[in-house]
Amino acid sequence: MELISDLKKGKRQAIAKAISIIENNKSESKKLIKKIFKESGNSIIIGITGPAGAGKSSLINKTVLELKKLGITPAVLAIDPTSHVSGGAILGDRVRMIESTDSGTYIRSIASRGASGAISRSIRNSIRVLEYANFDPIIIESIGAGQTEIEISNIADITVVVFNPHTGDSIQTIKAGLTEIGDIYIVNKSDLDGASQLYDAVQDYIGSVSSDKITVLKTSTKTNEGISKFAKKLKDLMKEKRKTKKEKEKQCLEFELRDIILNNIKEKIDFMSDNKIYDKYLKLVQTKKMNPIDAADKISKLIIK
Ligand SMILES: Nc1nc2c(ncn2[C@@H]2O[C@H](COP(=O)(O)OP(=O)(O)OP(=O)(O)O)[C@@H](O)[C@H]2O)c(=O)[nH]1
Ligand SMILES: [Mg+2]
Repeated sequence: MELISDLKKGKRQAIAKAISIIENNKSESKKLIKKIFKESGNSIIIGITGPAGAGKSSLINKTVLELKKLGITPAVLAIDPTSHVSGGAILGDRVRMIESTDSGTYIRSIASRGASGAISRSIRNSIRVLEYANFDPIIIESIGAGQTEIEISNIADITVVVFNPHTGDSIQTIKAGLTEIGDIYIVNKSDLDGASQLYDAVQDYIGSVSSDKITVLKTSTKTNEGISKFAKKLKDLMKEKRKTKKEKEKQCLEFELRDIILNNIKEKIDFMSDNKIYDKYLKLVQTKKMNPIDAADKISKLIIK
């Protein structure tokens, strides 16, 4: 396949095409993954999460330029929380990351529509495409809320949580976000009022709940404060995490296998709901001719056979 050899060369068009296949074409996607799977699992995955508007895209844009100076060329996948058609966030992310795109970084938004299993499937497989095209690390931007956040922590080797003083987050809400402990916490928009207080509060709180070496940094994408420090910290962490990457990969593959099995079963169940046998048992239960436990057992056996 020409696509595969172009991917290996890191050709942008091939990457774009491969990710589109992954997002939109299940059977073609299967064929593609079969070809590239063996070579996957080697790049460090950096997950950058935090509330909407915290400055994640702006921060990634500036940080990528600093990483470049350190000899590192990442690719970026921004998970778009809005619908695929609205385009708002996609455009926003693109505009904010324009400098880093110019520097040779590959940036792509992927939609977070559909079932949660489908989200992680396209993230994981898009990562594989970027790994095959020799990008390392791969940065994933996602809104820190709900399902996607949990999935990101199952995928990322390094997790970065971004806050800022102007999202109206009190230290209470931030504490809630901090329970999913990241490797680096960032108080962004340090050029704005309240950043220092927030930084002190986050540091105090992290110090009180964790004995590990967790980094808290203050950054501003307007004044560039803290950006090079952040990039250096990422470089150090990449080196460290590479030592445990194999183990982490095994864990990630187990999560993935389970996700796929659950998803396959779920798809069968969705199909079941307009199935005659299902209807028959449903009626039996609703007319109290059969109890729901026995009926569910019978249906389950039909699904998993
Ligand atoms: N004052 C100030 N504004 C910033 C800073 N970083 C980002 N912003 C602004 O904050 C707004 C949101 O920035 P984004 O980078 O789009 O934030 P995001 O977290 O990627 O947003 P979503 O992807 O929509 O969740 C924009 O108007 C940025 O210009 C900063 O360091 N200081
Ligand atoms: Mg963004």
